[in-house]
Amino acid sequence: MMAAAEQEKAKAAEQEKGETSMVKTEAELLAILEAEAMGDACFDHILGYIRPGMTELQVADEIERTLKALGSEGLAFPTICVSGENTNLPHGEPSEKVIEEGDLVTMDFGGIVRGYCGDMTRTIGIGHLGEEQRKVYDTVLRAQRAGLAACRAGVSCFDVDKVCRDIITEAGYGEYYIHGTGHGVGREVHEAPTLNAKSKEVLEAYMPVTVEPGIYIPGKFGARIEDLAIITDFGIINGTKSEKELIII
Ligand SMILES: [Mn+2]
Repeated sequence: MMAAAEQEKAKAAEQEKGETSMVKTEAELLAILEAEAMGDACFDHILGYIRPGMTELQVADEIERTLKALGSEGLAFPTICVSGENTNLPHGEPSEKVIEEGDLVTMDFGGIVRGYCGDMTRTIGIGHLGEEQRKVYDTVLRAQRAGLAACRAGVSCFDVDKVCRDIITEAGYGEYYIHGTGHGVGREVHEAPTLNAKSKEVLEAYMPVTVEPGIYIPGKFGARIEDLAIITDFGIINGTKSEKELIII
């Protein structure tokens, strides 16, 4: 790596030209990790806040209020909080739907620290879940853990996507994995590289990337789990510390 001062100079020149590098400087990575830590703190608060009977919008508003209270400079993207059947849309918008017993609830959100974005997703259960909901959650979790374990410098983004996709396909849900596995993060919440079935990029040390497989069954429900990890030569530094074992409220 270049010395920190040189890095910052090169970065400033890039930004002046409107370019953005997939490999981030130490200062950028620290800002991203802080933004993600803010997301963890926010999720922890939401676990104590969310109750059946609240609307998706109410919870989404509380997520955004909490991020701002923690010092976020803004929102990395409009907060997603979807429940029940609405979880079958990967990018559903929070609505007046009431969160009910037996629902899965997917929350996807990110704060901003010194201009850099966080991005995390957790899916939780309300009250009680059925066997299929549990199987889908377990499959997504296994895929997500395997995807993270596959990440390190020199591995192709295509291969990380394939690791996740193969697990979901083997469980019988391949047709319901309808988006890519992840993306780079920086000043924009979606930056290169992309981790999907068409990716050409290869992971390099100090790229921050998300790993966020999901399953979305039309007319039923869906689940997604997303962490933001920094690539190193030997694996990852996972910036997202929130629990991933199924949480039932
Ligand atoms: Mn994401």
